[in-house]
Amino acid sequence: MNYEDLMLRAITEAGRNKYTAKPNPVVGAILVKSDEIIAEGYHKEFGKNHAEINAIYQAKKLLNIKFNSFSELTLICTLEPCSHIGKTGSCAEAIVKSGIKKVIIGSIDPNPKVSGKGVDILKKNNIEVEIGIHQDLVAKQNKFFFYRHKNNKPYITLKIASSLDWKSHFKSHERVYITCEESNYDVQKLRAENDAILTGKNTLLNDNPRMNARVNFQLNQPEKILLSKSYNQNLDKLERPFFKGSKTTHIKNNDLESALSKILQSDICSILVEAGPKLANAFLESGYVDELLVYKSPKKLGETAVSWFRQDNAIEKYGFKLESSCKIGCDIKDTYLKNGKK
Ligand code: AOF
Ligand code: ZN
Repeated sequence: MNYEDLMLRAITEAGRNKYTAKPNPVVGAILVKSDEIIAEGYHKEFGKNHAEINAIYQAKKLLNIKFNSFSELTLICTLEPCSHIGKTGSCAEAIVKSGIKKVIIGSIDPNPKVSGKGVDILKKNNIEVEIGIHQDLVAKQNKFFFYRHKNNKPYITLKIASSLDWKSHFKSHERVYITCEESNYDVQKLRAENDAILTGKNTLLNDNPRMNARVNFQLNQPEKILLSKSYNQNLDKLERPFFKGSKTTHIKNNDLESALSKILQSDICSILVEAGPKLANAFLESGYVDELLVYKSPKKLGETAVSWFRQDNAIEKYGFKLESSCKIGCDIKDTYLKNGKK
């Protein structure tokens, strides 16, 4: 196996941990002696061992059995080994300590705490370093993580469920299910992929949502963010399912810019906004939305219902272009990207 094949293997295997590693990136590390794989390690769970540490740990069990010294091994890792001591130790330091002499890296870590510093530690300790094999795949596989560090903001997806006549709900707030079961499960998967779900007071009070991801696989449940200046928690909070299950943050602010800077203090790399027309339009007006998903039902709600938008072609006027469209159950799912950017 050459380094490209090994890197592909590390990337593929790392991807299996997508839902449990988030909001951390998925990372894979393989130790080889010539052409033989000696050990593999993956970052499986947020807050737990990094990939390189797991690979070194596995290899140690085979020392003097399959190899005599770590200096005989080459480490292939998808992401630059970290330099910092975070929830766990520094991977770069652990590599130096092990005696490994050659490291092949997919991509530099975009996290400013690490970026380039991990490589510096390796090089200063006379470790041969090669960078860049399949770096685009590593970045693509960790799209939200790379986006956050490149843009200093989380990737924001706004999801709306709309009737055929672009309505959101009845004025009376009588509960109405617009979209079909298939769309509803798709939204559960969307929630599972994102690091946080954000909503506002109106949705909280009118729909009383749980806002968790109800899927049939293991995952780190998304955090929940309530954005509302006027919501008064008190007793109400104890009753609401929204505040149960995973970490919940109430940002007592209606200013999106300061709310986002507060969110950036956490590890969150992606946010799914699920809100009513008022907050949804505020997000669209702010220019912070990267992706808009519209689940469109064939049903009409008619004149007594509330519109998603105040004007025709609002989505295009907000600067979005249709990227793709697919049928989902009896609905249509349209994906729009800001200015058509990928
Ligand atoms: C690595 N190997 O497997 C991963 C890395 O909070 P911590 O200590 O878990 O650190 C998280 C940061 O470490 C994360 O933001 C990213 O920069 C890097 N992830 N680095 O060497 C790994 N998952
Ligand atoms: Zn690390």
